[in-house]
Amino acid sequence: MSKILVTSALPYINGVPHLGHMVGCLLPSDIYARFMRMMENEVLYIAGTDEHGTTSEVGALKAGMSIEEYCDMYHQKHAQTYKDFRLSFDCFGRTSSEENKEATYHIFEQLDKNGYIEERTIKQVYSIDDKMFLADRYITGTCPYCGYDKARGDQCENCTKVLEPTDLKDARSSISGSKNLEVRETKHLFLNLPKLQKELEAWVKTKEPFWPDVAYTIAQKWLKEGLQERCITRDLKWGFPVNKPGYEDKVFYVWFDAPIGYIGITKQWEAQNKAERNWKDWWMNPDEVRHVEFMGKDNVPYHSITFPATLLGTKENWTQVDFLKGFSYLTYEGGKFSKSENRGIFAEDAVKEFDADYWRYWLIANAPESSDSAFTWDLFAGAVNKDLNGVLGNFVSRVLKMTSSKLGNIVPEGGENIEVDNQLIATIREKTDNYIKYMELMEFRKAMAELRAIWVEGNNYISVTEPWAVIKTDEQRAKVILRNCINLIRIFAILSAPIMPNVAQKMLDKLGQKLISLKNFGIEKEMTALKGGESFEVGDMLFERISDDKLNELKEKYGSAK
Ligand code: B3M
Ligand code: ZN
Repeated sequence: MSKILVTSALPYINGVPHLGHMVGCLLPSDIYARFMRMMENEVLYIAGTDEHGTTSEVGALKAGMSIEEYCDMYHQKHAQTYKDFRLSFDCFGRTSSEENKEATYHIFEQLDKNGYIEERTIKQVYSIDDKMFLADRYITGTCPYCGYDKARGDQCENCTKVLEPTDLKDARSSISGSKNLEVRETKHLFLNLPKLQKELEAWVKTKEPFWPDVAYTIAQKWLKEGLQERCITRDLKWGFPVNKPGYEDKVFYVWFDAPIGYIGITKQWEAQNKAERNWKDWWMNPDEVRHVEFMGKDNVPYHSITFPATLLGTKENWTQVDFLKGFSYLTYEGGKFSKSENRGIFAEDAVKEFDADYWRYWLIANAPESSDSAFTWDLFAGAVNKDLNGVLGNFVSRVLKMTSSKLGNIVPEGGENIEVDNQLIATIREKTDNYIKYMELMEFRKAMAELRAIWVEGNNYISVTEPWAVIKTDEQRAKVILRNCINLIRIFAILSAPIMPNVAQKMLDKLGQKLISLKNFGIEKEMTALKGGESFEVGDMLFERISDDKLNELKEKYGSAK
């Protein structure tokens, strides 16, 4: 049994997650954690809300709430949504926790002690009316290159040029609109990444055989361009006050304490049951722990460069990332998800429309693994009606109904397999091996194609063997076929469990069976798990078809490409 530490990028607290967030890190990390548990590994699965930074401060201000109330409320909202999506975290914590403060302070002290922290005086825009320094992206003005009048201080959305806030003409605060701004000098702390470059390069090299191309290429690009010093403090109120004399009125930059949050949340997990849990078993144990991280592509540099360098600079024996799974983006009906424009379906509404397993299936089968992928209601309804209802759901109900009406609610006994049955077993064996291999490699789309193909084999088998006709002349042969089909239902349930945990449980319940580990899964053994004589229930259909009326209603409600 190996120890596998699974982390998902920590979603920003402000705002509610949409399907793109779900598929870009949270859902795949859950599927992987569930799968690895079924492979009998010791898994620790950690996530939580990323709470610090200007966006939270501004969000609270706009909502007319204190920052603490605001974060408490949104943390609950996130936690509830993920629970509804059946994400099986061992701990869903918060980067604002005391535990994370402790971890952040410790890591900072080590970096400072080892000479990786530098003081610099920088110029920053101060808003006199807002009484605060403004982060670059909270300054709006006219782009000096293209004339776009809503350019942000960090970048022009229109011509994509990277900007300094002082480049903007007619600059104003995005918070209050005030133009009463001035440039002030302010002292900040920087992490000396250039000093860590060599060590980081050597470390990245050790990862080459294991990291997927995207992650490795991004890391290499950063290293080639040469690392820059990074400012790790901010003039804000919301954040951890910097634990260094002279800096008490400043806080750590959100991207400094956010990845440390993985460690902080593991400490929260330890605190929940101190006697049995020790965060160091996971984070100070690189030889025994395999650490797998899931995130959107834009987060890769922070996880392949900045955070590993931060840990290296402590000169302590941290567990670093072993595998970094990055995702591209999900588009909605040909455009972007947008709360303000009321476009797209957000996670909390999604689970009100359909059971989470429908979404889990569709999202992972269409995960933006190598490039962006597109959500449309037509694609979603097509997959639900065809794959879930048509292929999997129909097979289960057809087999159980047929057996029940012809032979009663007992798994039929007796008889031997013949050639066509052995062929079925061979095909399922091959596809199951592939499925397991792709799940281990986190190649989710390929894994899902195999899973779907496995379900299809069930349908092919029943069409070819025609038990409904055979039963009229050779009841014993029909019994063998139906028993094989019932064993397939159990196998489909076990294999589908990491993806659709509830549907899998329903299938097993119909047969009075329990979920088993996948480690010792052997197709011959599983095909005879139900030997005959066991009772079963037909029960309800597993899935509901999406009618054309319902489809139109959804498009109307959430927006669609015309
Ligand atoms: N909150 C960005 C994001 O949600 C950021 C990730 C932090 S991971 C430590 O995409
Ligand atoms: Zn521009």
